[in-house]
Amino acid sequence: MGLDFPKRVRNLAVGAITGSALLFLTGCSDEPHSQIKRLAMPIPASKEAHHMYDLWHWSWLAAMITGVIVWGLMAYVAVKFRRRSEADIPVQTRYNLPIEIFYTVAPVMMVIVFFFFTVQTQDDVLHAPKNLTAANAQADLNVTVTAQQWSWTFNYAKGSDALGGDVVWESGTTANRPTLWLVKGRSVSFDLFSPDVIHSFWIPVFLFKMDVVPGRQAYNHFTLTPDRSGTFEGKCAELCGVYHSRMLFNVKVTDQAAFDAHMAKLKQEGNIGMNLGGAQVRTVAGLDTNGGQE
Ligand SMILES: [Cu+2]
Repeated sequence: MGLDFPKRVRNLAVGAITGSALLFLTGCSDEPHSQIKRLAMPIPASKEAHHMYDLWHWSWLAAMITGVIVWGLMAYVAVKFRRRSEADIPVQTRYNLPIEIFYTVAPVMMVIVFFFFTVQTQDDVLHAPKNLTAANAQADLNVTVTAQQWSWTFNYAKGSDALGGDVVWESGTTANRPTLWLVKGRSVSFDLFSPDVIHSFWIPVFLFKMDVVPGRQAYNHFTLTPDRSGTFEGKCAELCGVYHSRMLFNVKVTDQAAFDAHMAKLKQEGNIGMNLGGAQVRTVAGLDTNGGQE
């Protein structure tokens, strides 16, 4: 009877491990598999995103190595110094100064290393001049982004001959997502503006987001260069109110010709001038008929 319990536990453990391994292996199609390889990151779509991607991977590698060493040591001491009988109590050690110094210094060293590479990545990513006018002058395209409850307006001020010195805009509503147009290989400087509350401008494939803070226009801006064409998703990443989850937009990274054609179309539609708040943006009509896309 005495041996029954551990045996049952062992069978249970083997069953659980085999079961979850089977579930894990059969549940893998190609897409999740490549996501696992990228450690859950989307495929980067801008020059700057690769810096974040590398930081993410190397941090995970460092964390895994640390984890393996720590788990290994834990398993080792648990087995090696276990209590072997009722009578024999393992040596009880307290206040081992060298070890205490080691486990204070080692994590501090790790934090310093992570901090160093984080700052380095931040500098690589936020490479645009602090001054908006200088940043706009350096970039190929200028886009002023208005984030407001509950959608986005994109103002294009530079980057296409079709603009002819004008600013054109495209606005969305909760039911009608706007699309942000960008050109592959051409740098774009974004200036973020909010007329109401704090939002966050997030395009996951660029592995980057920045808050859109009222009163901080010309401060919260950044430059990036898309390096992969395609249609991507963008969203608000700051809980900004009831319909926050509806603050979605599309991002289209195309070639210059398609971009020019779209700018000409916006101009033709009369969307001329800087639009820092779409009148229709608060419209919530169609919320229930949007295919439940949250
Ligand atoms: Cu928002």
